[in-house]
Order: sequence, then structure tokens, then C-alpha cells
Amino acid sequence: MAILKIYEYPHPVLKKKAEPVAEVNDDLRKVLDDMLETMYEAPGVGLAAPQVGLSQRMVVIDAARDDEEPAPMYLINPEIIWRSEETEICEEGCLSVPEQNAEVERPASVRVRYTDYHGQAREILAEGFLAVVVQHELDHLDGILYIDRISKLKKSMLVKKLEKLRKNRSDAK
Ligand code: GNR
Ligand code: NI
Repeated sequence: MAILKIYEYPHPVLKKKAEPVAEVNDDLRKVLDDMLETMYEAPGVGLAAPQVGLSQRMVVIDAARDDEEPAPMYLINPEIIWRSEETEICEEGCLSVPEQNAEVERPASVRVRYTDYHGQAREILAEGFLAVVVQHELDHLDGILYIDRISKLKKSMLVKKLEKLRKNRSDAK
């Protein structure tokens, strides 16, 4: 297993629409294992392949709380096939936009069709925090970051803070 490099905003790989995965085989499972390890180490609750420089439609998620058993999920070629009318606002962060947060409004629940780790077709109804993470990860596959879903003013303030953080980090070295 290996820890992969996480690409950060505004790296162009994060803006690209990812390509469908053609086949679930051992090579692909090895990448998924590395993605999961990278996500746990970060730590994060989800990670999409474009965040580690791979423009392929796959994500890993573990939205279990700290007091629950780990619940890793692997979603290959995921598609939202139903969204609730009802929406919810949740504070989001992203490993590709370090140390920033903003409130994002999204459908409260979504039904997702995907292929699993073993190449099996599956469907899940995601609700609550899992629904937020699933939608955040699927956005990555279409080149969308949560900061693209907030107001222009909030986004520009957030990007300024990110640039300041980076400057402080490089000055500290
Ligand atoms: O670790 C993460 N936490 C998080 C919190 C609220 C909403 C979405 C997320 S996903 C994020 C990891 C990440 O950047 N995944 O793409
Ligand atoms: Ni993210």
C-alpha cells in the first residue's frame, strides 16, 4: 500500500471531467486500496481519484463516526439516479482546499448507482452526512469543487485565505 500525493486547488486535474472506469481488476483495486489508505492518513471522510491526479470515475468514502466501526465504501462509475426535493445545508471542507470550510446547500438525500470493489452493480440511498459526502465526491468526478457552489464573494474570500495560508507556510520554511 502507499500514500498518494493529494493535489490542491487550483491544479488543473481537479477541473477535468474524469473518464469512466473500463474494468474492475486487481490493478484498479490496488489503486482503490491506496486511495483509502491516503484518505485515512489525511485524515478525510472521502477521496475522489482526481484528487490524487487520476482522472477516473472512482471514489472512496468512510463516513462512519469516530465511535463507530470503520465502514469503507468504494464507488466506481457512480451516478446519481434520484435527488430529494428537500435540501440541507452542511459545512464542507476538502482535502484539495486545505484548512477552509463553507456552508453548501445540496439535496438532503440521493440514490446512487455504482459498481463496487468486486465489479458488482449496486445501488444505495444516501441520507444525512453520507449524502453530503457522496455528492461532494461525485462533484470531483465532474471537475466541481464545493467552492464552486458558494457565492462568488465567499469563494474569493476563501481563496484569499488559502493563498495567505500557503504564503505563511512557505515563509516558515
Ligand atoms: O474529509 C472531508 N470532509 C468533508 C466534510 C464535509 C463535507 C465533505 C467532506 S469530504 C472531505 C474530503 C474530501 O475532500 N473529499 O473529496
Ligand atoms: Ni473534496
